[in-house]
Amino acid sequence: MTKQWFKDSVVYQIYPMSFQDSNNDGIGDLAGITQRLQYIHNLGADVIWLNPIYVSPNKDNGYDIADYRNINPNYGTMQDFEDLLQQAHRLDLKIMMDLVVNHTSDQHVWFKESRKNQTNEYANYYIWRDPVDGHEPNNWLAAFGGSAWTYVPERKQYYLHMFAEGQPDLNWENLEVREAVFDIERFWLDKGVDGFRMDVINLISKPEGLPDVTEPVTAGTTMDFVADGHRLNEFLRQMNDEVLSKYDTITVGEMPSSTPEDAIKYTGLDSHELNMVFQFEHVSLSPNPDVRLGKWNDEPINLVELKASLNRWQIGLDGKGWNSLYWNNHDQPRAVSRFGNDQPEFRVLSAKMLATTLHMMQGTPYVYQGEELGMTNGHFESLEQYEDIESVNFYHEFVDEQKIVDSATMLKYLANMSRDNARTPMQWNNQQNAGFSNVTPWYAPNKNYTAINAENVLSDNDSVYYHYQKLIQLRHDSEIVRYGTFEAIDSEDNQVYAYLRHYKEQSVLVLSNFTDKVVTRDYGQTKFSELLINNYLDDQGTILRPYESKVYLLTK
Ligand code: TEU
Ligand code: CA
Repeated sequence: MTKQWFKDSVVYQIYPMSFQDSNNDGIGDLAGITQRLQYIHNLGADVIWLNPIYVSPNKDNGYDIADYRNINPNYGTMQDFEDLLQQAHRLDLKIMMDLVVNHTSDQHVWFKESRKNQTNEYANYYIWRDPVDGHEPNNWLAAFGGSAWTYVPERKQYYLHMFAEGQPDLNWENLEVREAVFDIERFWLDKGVDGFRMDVINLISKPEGLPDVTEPVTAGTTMDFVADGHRLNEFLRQMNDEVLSKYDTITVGEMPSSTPEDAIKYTGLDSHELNMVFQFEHVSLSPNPDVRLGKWNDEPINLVELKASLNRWQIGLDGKGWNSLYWNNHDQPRAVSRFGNDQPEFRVLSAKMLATTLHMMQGTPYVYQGEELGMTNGHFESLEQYEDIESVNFYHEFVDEQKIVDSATMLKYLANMSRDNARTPMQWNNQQNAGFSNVTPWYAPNKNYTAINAENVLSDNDSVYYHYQKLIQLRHDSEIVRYGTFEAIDSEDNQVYAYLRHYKEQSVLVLSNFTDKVVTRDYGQTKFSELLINNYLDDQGTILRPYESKVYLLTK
């Protein structure tokens, strides 16, 4: 394999607790994933990204790690992991682990020691500060509500947590911390793991002196202010020099609020840091007009803005860095509900349209479990249906404490934007609990599992799954899809997303109608020699039917 195999790969993301329960405790597990490897291999994916599977008190569903070298018993044993890794490699599937090293759990032994006093061995592993005038050291807010600082009386200091109280930020200024993280990476890489998705990795270098954020102070603006700190390149370069460069890995850095220019600093062809980043621009469009509410909104997606964002990243990194390509993950609502149309009449068509639009771009595509089935948002109506710390915390902060929005409105925002939408169990069949578990699952399946499930989908040749399979095959077969340059067309068109890809003597034209209307667009596609893929069974040339997407190969 060349060191650039990440450019030829498609990644399938598994949220282990919601994928497949194999021992009837209602929680997805590693043995359950092993049972489903053939399904993932048949889709055509090359890599599996596992959300965190380490020992954790699960305050943030595993993003609060208490022991980096052992498997959460909820998911099984280290032997189960090694079986999964071996079976995956047998099917030529690589495994990417989720590395959460901006913070640990407050139950990690490092923090349990660090909080005791200011002189112990781990005293400087976290970010501790004295009170300022008896209060928090600055005005930073945490991503899941409240202040980013919590006071510990026994140490007489505050500690920083960009996320929940139970997720204290590690002090990356401390070389011992960096070396400890590098050892964790070596531990998994020496087991044969093929790479890492690095959680909020652009937060690890904090602004010098930890100054206040200027107005408006919301959780989002605190994260924007902290991201991409002055020592980030240095830390990532050291990680690459000391660890990653010694293995044949795939790495993706999750980087909230990064720009294409930032991404080039970390994924540039000569940057020797990361292969690619997860950026958040296209999933952060249409913010709430009331900035205090941050991401919580029920604004419609503006296609011209969406195109401008994706085009900026395609053009910005073309020949300079590498894009990850995603519509959704475990932190985002389901793609077909957010960017497409999940009404029965248009759900399959728009899910396939979204797949074509994204998979024909330059970059490494990520398919989030169930996206290949056209799984939808949960369309939750009551607070009791939410389990995610972020959803529950912000409901109470905005509705009960700050009283800046009423309950009905916040429930609409949650239904549209909550991470819970992506965390309902994988829908395997129309049997009890969608075939995910034989007992009541940790989280209720989406009510529509009787209609939307892998068994139904795999028996329908015209289904979303087989459309993804074709797109992935097309990527594997054609260099123009993998390496072609990107050319935007009609950026101001608010109904159709059209773009070209060029490579050596070939070009392809990608057309996606994002509306439920019939529209006509003539890009000369009738002179294009071959229809490579579409989501309708026939082709009406310049006519684009509701949510019609198709790809033409240009004749010379
Ligand atoms: O998410 C990073 C992050 O910025 C999240 O706060 C995300 O933007 C937000 O939840 C969108 O609603 C990573 C992980 O993907 C997420 O699951 C963790 O909760 C978070 O870091 C803390 O580890
Ligand atoms: Ca289980």
